[in-house]
Amino acid sequence: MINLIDTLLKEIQEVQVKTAQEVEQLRVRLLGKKGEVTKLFEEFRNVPAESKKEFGRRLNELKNAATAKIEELRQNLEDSAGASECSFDMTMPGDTFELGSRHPISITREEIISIFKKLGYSLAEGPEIEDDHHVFEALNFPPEHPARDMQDTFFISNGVNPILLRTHTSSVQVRTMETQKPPIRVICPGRVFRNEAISARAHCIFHQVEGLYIDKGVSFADLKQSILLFVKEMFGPDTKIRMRPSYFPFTEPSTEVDISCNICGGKGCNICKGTGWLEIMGAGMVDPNVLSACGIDPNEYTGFAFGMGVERIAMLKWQVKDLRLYFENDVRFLKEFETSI
Ligand code: 2U9
Repeated sequence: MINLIDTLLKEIQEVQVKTAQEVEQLRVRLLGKKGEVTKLFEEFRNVPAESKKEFGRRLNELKNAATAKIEELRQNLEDSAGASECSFDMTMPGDTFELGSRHPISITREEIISIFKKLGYSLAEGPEIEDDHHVFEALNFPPEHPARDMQDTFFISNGVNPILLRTHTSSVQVRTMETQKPPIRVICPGRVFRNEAISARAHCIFHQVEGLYIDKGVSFADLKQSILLFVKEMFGPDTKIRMRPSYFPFTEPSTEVDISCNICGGKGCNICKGTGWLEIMGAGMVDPNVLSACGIDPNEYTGFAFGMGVERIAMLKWQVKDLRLYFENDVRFLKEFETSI
């Protein structure tokens, strides 16, 4: 009988099945009411007393092996059924991943930067969270200037040198002047923040690109020629400029720059409100007080600076009438700029 147990054990170890039905047949053949293992248990009473212990141990071993094998075979069949069973409908159309397009503000900013890079300017960036010194003090803003008011600026903390969200990227040029010696030629793009009501023409967050050129003998003529070159590259070779006198605390003299209307060519239309001109930026010669505040000797060096709003340039370039479209990110609007990359 021990031989029979060994034979059955060997058979159990080697058995292979393909279907659940075969597993069930195996279970009935071994462990069913008239199964071979069950029969061996019935034979137990006929075993001589001195062999009962050994026989009983081997019989239990056989029963455990048979039970474990049947469970293992069942599990294997379930696993392979799960793996091959398809949980989705292969005939359904697949998800399409549409290619995005670059934002018109990014396209415009990159174009402005690349024009000035060709003129020898290098890129400078700085923090959006700034202090009063870099945004106002060093830029010759008097203590009571309205820009320093909560109505215009988002303050984060008060104190001797309040922390605030920068209202222009001029703070980057201040930091550049504090750390570098002239000649300095930098272009500073970035987000700026102003406490303004949102409308078609204004937003509390917008993008600027500012520039600064400081060296010995830099003149207003250099400023005018640099701006002319920029607008011709940006808006086309026939574009003209006109400079109107203006005032900024950080430049003297200061100017606001207009370009000839790129829609009517200067004749007058509804885009330029019949004037033939469109305002695009402010500029001027860096005020000697600003040079001194940033550690540069105004008797040795002069420089010019300019600043423009990227949204405004993008609106003029593509005749977008409502600034808010740039912030809504409606894909139908954004897709219109796909070919402009
Ligand atoms: C330093 C010295 C001078 C930067 C300048 C302007 C004129 C200007 C506006 C255009 C539209 C801001 O986005 S806007 O609202 N900017 O008119 N910005 S000159 O002058 C500087 C900058 C840094 C150290």
